[in-house]
Amino acid sequence: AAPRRLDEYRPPAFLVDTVDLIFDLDPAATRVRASLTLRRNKAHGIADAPLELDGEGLDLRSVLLDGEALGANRYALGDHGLTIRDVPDEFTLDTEVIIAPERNSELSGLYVSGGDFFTQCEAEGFRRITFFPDRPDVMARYTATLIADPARCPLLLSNGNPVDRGTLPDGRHWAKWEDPHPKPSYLFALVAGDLVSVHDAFVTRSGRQVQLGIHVRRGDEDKVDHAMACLKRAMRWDEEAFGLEYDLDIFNIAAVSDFNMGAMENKGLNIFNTALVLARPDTATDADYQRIDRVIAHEYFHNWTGDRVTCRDWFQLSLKEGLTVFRDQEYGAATTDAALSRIDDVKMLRARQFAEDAGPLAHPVRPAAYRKIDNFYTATVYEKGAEVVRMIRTIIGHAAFRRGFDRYIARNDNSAATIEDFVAAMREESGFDFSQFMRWYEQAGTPQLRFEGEYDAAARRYTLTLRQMTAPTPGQAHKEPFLIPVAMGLIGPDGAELEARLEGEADAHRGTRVLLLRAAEQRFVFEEVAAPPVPSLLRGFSAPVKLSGHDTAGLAHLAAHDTDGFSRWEAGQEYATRALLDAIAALQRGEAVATDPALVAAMAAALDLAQEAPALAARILSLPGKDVLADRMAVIDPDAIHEALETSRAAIGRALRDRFAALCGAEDASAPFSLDPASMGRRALGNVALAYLMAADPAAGLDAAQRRFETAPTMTGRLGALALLADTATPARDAALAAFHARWRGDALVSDKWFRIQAMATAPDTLDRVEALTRHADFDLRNPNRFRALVQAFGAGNQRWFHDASGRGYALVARMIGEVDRVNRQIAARCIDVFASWQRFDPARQALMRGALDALLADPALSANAREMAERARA
Ligand code: B3K
Ligand code: ZN
Repeated sequence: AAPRRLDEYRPPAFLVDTVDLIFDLDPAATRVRASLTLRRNKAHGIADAPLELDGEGLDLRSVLLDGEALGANRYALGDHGLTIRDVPDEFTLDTEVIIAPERNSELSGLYVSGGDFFTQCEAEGFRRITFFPDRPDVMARYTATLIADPARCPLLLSNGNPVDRGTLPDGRHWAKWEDPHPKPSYLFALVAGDLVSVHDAFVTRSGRQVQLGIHVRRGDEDKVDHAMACLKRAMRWDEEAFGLEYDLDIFNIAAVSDFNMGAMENKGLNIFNTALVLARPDTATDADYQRIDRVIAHEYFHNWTGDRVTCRDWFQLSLKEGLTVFRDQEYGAATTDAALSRIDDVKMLRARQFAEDAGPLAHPVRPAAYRKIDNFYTATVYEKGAEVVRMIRTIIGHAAFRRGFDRYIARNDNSAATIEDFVAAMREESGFDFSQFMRWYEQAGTPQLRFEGEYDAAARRYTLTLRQMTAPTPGQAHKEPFLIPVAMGLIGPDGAELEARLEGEADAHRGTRVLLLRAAEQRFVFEEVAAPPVPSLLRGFSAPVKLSGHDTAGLAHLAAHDTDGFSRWEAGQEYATRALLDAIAALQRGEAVATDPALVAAMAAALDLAQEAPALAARILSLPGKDVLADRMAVIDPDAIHEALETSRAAIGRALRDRFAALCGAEDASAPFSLDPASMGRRALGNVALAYLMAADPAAGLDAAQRRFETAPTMTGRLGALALLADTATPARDAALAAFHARWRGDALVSDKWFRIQAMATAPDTLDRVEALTRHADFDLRNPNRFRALVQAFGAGNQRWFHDASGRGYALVARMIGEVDRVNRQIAARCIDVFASWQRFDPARQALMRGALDALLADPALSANAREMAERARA
């Protein structure tokens, strides 16, 4: 099929006012009756356009127009839908189709998981349920009546509010739901099954009583307290921070174990991957708890940014996703620790989005064309999209941003909007001209930002020169300069913030200001600067760019003194990154690695924070990841990266051995479980310290790891120890993995961790073991969580063995992608990005990685989803 293009947008030919759905739920044959009221849309421009409805895999039983059955000569039925010619300007259409939810392994549309019924309609799943103009700019009012066997499906849920229920003469029961808010079809949902419901209540600030329900499989009801607390916190926060209140009497969350992604914001009925709902201290890590909090908030926030105001077309996806990620980031910062939360978000952005932007899959925040929209739920649309929203706020300030946000919501409520609508509201409230800024939506690639500073002591003048450059990306050979907001300050030799007057400013002042870089090169002159400064640039990571220009002395100075918490951490990480890159270069020359004493000193200083700020200490002590180092190398050398990290960790570990040993002792099992930053920080610190001890003193480290594994009261401690044990080919590893498996094999989410840890291990026998795991009785291609835990984790998270020079890692992942593609094409397509970095490797690995992509492409049965990704990655 030809790609869809943004500039070919055309309003729909017909609008739908109401949709009444009746489902006779049956796993093998569900009957769906749909009654639509339709009317011609003048904006479409063609007065006699036929009615075209999307539909895939539907067994059509009848079509009635205004109550009259249509003969087969009145409509054309194709693989992708139904076309009806010569229809009036206003009419009703009744269709009846049969679908088979139990055979739906793609998990798009209506499907069965664990015997229960669930739906997933974003982006184009509704057309797998019934015939419909399945596009987000068709917004309609829905009712849904679910009919089912009460023994099999005591619980019947859909969007909106329950309005009626009853029992049929044949013993089946039914429930009717009505959603008063118009919505696009991708937000339709139903859940029917035998789930346990946990209820709570929330009163909105204007006094609306909302009933909250979380619905899970029997046996999981003791793992929903956290999700419920997060939901209530998010509901309150959205009222306080954005003035947005919930708008229905009921809010439901249903958890499902077979799910293609994290969660889905269906109006009034969110559906979640169990991995993002269920948590208990002994089953979930602190990272799991935090992710649950953020995703519960994210999906809830979509109620306004996504549901009430939706997207005109899928090119505008970042309008709801970038904005909602921004909102969940702000929620995270406000309800936990702002600097730590920013550090974690930026780390994620760099690991995933910068990598995407640097390779053949690079695309703008608003892509210009796509074949399968499911392939564009990317780090660029989500995470970079959030950074773009953040830059808007940095440029116009918090107050104007909030007014602009309110205006955007008010003006676009109950409609399908564009990115232009969002930016226009911001312009109108701030007066700022965003024309140049729009390039952030249109141009792909991560800009390189380089600075030079010059201090004139006699004139007390500091001149800062900023240069930007963005490398070509697929389809975009030439880049125009971006408008880059650079939040910055000047740090003096004594470590204090310096006063300065920027050209154009009336008075000198101290502290953070925002420079707007517009040109490829621009100078900023600061007057009345008392001493030679070290500039602290991109405070709080004010733009998604790669900064260079600091010397190591400058970095060390900022790491010690910057007043911005994020920037202090950032300077330390950059310092460590350079030290590791030096070590990698030494190894490649065949020289021994000499660990920089200043790096050891910085780690010792971080250890001094262990009591007062353990979470920050843990983050500073975590060496830069393999992905960060790879990103900085002209040719990625996975073996040297691994070696340099191991050697440096061992050297730091030896220098500070006793301090690490003291920190990785067993967790205090008597202390009550808490998620405050200090408690989580201590657990994180324990795991980091253990890694250093194991590198420095393997025998003592192994002992400590075994102890921590056996006695830690939390999954964070246990899993931290197990991950380190898994890196060793020792009997201690085998025993720990066996014990963990025996203890948890009945818990799918914990079993996923068992697979993931082995997939990511650095131990020498990893390839054999991962291959064996693909044949393990508990491995199941049909469960996306399990596939991700083994195959995707190996491809994306095991740089050492996925990229093994033999090519075995590549072959293994390619084979598994081919297999999963036959079951679930979305999951296959998403895994292909592990091959997208092929151009960054040596010629031998390049050939092997290309070969893996070619092998996939040579399969004539490869799905269109996977084919689009493989072709793009191969380019
Ligand atoms: N909007 C969904 C993602 C849908 C993915 C469809 N392939 C979850 C979210 O971003 O909140
Ligand atoms: Zn979202």
